[in-house]
Amino acid sequence: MLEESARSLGKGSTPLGLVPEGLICICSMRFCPFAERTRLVLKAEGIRHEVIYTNLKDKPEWFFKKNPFSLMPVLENSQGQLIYESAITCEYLDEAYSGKKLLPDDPYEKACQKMVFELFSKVLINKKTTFFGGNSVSMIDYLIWPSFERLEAMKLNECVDHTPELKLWMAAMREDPTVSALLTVVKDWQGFTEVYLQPGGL
Ligand SMILES: N[C@@H](CCC(=O)N[C@@H](CS)C(=O)NCC(=O)O)C(=O)O
Repeated sequence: MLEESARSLGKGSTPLGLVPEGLICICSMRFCPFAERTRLVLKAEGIRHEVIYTNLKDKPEWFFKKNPFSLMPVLENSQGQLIYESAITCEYLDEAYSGKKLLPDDPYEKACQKMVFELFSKVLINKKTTFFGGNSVSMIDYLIWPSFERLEAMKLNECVDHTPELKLWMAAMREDPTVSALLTVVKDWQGFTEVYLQPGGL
């Protein structure tokens, strides 16, 4: 279940209350690629959650207590436990909830996904399967996808012109029900970027 608050909370907003039992809360910014990783995992694993949007340029005072780096996303569960750093939030969700598992059980396979993710942050890799972790979507694909989703909005589509495998992977990702449920239309990205770059914007 996905519950989203319509407003983006900023300085002076009331601190969030306790997260009700059976719910997990994600502090996010609507267009944040890191928070999108976490939201993809929440959605793919069918975890009941609430999304709280926070203003990036005018962060609420209470947000600074949730993450010492004051970056989004931050997860908060009903025990008041806070989890930040997007890749860590994704792994936490995969381990803490008993729904569909996105990380492999086998410790070596799991280590491989983490190594590929580390590599991805630095260089593009050759893959032999439809998805990065095999022939079905897994954690590594959701961690990487938000960067690729933004290529069109940044007018950088030609980056993948000479990498047909990556193009096929992107097409396969768009077909994934979780990815397609969270897709943002290009003009919304562009609208966000325009407002964000203005002094005092968002
Ligand atoms: N390494 C962090 C990066 C998170 C991050 O940079 N989030 C941005 C929003 S997209 C943010 O909170 N920026 C606020 C700031 O820089 O003060 C992660 O993976 O969670």
